[in-house]
Amino acid sequence: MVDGLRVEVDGAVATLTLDRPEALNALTVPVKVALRETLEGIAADRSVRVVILTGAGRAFCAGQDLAEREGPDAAPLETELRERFNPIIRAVRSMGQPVIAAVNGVAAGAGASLAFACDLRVAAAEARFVLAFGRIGLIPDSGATWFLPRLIGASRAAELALVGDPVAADEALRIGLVHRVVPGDALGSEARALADRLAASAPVALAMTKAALEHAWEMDLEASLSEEARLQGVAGRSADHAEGLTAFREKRPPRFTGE
Ligand code: T3D
Repeated sequence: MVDGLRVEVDGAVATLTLDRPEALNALTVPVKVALRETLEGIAADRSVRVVILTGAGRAFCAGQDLAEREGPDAAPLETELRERFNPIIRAVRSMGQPVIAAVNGVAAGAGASLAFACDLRVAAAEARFVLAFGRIGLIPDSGATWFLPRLIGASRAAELALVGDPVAADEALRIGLVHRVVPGDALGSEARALADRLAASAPVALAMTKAALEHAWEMDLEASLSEEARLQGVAGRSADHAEGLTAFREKRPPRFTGE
């Protein structure tokens, strides 16, 4: 474990808390490495079915730690992105478990990108998204230019990326950047309730749904129909599907095992 990242596993839910509140949870090299390794470990751990990613204090994450970037040991920007930021984004996207961003406060720079990479975003009323890159002469990175048009459409993505005005939580909800906004003191319980619902779902079907949604962006309708049929064939042969049918017949909640 590393200072700056808290990992708590409770039942089937892992909560990862970026925990450097004095720097708005800005990402240092050790935190980035720990975050990637933790995500990769969870991806291989079938006992964890859902991940919640959140921040300690008043921020979700302020992106790259700018004090570290100005230090003598800072890697070139391109290297830092290729070797440390991008693998985190890939880990979130490639893991079978759904990842919920519980956006408790400001999400800026790569911190915003990290929230965009998650499967679901629940925000506190005081959350805001800041594409802070332009202010320091950089471009949106860590997947921001890929996720934004897909999440909110090309026009709004261009406005956010080029103009860079902060997006408050209610506006984020209106444009579809987050799917729910709740009072700050209810964020933890809302995110956990959502995680518990997902944890009760069939894990293999969830993982395949995540993959299908992801790959659909690169496919035409024909390819997508074919891929759905293929994946459904796999899901249909699972013990979880059989359990789902039995539970329906017996009028009880299903008990999915991931088989
Ligand atoms: O390696 C690479 O660089 C490549 C990758 C780049 C990806 C990126 O993420 S580039 C973008 C980096 N992030 C930013 O540019 C955001 C910088 N922060 C801000 O713009 C603002 O702090 C916020 C909009 C996030 C919040 O504003 P506000 O007014 O609520 O808070 P504040 O007063 O600015 O910040 C509070 C403290 O957090 C302050 O420290 P102090 O003065 O109380 O000791 C501030 O310096 C610190 N802080 C905020 N962001 C960062 C940070 N410290 C280090 N790094 C930060 N990114």
